[in-house]
Amino acid sequence: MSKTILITGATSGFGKAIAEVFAAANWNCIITGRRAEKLNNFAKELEIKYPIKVLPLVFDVQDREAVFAAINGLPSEWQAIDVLVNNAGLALGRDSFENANLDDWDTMMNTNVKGLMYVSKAVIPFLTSRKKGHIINIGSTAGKEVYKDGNAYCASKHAVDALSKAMRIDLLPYGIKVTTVHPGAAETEFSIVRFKGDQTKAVLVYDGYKALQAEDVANIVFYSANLPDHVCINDLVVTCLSQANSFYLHK
Ligand code: NDP
Ligand code: 8X3
Repeated sequence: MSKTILITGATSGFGKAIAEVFAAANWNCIITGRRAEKLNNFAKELEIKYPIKVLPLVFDVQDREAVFAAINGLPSEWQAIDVLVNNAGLALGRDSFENANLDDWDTMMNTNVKGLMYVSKAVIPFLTSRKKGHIINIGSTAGKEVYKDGNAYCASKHAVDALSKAMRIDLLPYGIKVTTVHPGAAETEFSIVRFKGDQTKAVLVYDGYKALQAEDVANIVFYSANLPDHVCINDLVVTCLSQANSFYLHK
């Protein structure tokens, strides 16, 4: 029987690549994001390419009511979710603490932390009722070390790390796996979003070395989700060969 994965933030970057990899292995996909046109087109593309079903759900993970309405309203044939990937997230700005923009801070915290909590809380009843399932949270090397001018983004990813540990403990009696994948610098729309459309600044982030690609992370998520039932990768940090951690990048 086909398995089902729900991926948040599947309109670009890691989320899109994750959907592609699972779809290619004949998993049915629930994909989410705010950009309706991109999401719906991607859903159609996947259904044409692979013999699977795709359900696109447009909502903002920051919007608690919208998250619960979308997930509680899942048709019964979509409720048997095997894997949830909490991927939707972003950084906004790279400013020192005293100069940072409060709206940027709110958006990062509301998306990366509260959004992940809302989606997980909404999906977990579908996992506990079947006493199986796998939650894969996308953290970051920024959730392992705090770097200069990374303040709220790093804090939000440290929170993802802590919440993942908490879920792993609390969901133990239900046989639910919790994995956190912490990538280093990866070439996606991430820096374009962080620098608010400034392509020059975004391109510079990946200049002079081969950064991680979205497919690299997608393949790791796929591997983590396809291990034997008794095996769970708890925490995985992955960087490109040129990066040791948040501080050391060899260009
Ligand atoms: P992208 O900008 O390419 O993708 C981000 C995805 O998140 C998009 O699909 C976007 O969809 C979605 N998203 C953002 N905000 C919201 C929201 N409020 N509600 C719903 N969906 C939202 O970046 P990445 O693929 O790189 O980022 C994915 C995750 O990986 C993030 O959590 C990021 O922090 C993390 N990460 C990224 C790294 C990198 O260097 N690229 C390294 C480590 C971690 P839409 O705009 O349509 O809503
Ligand atoms: C994204 C990687 O180094 O920009 O999480 O924080 S970094």
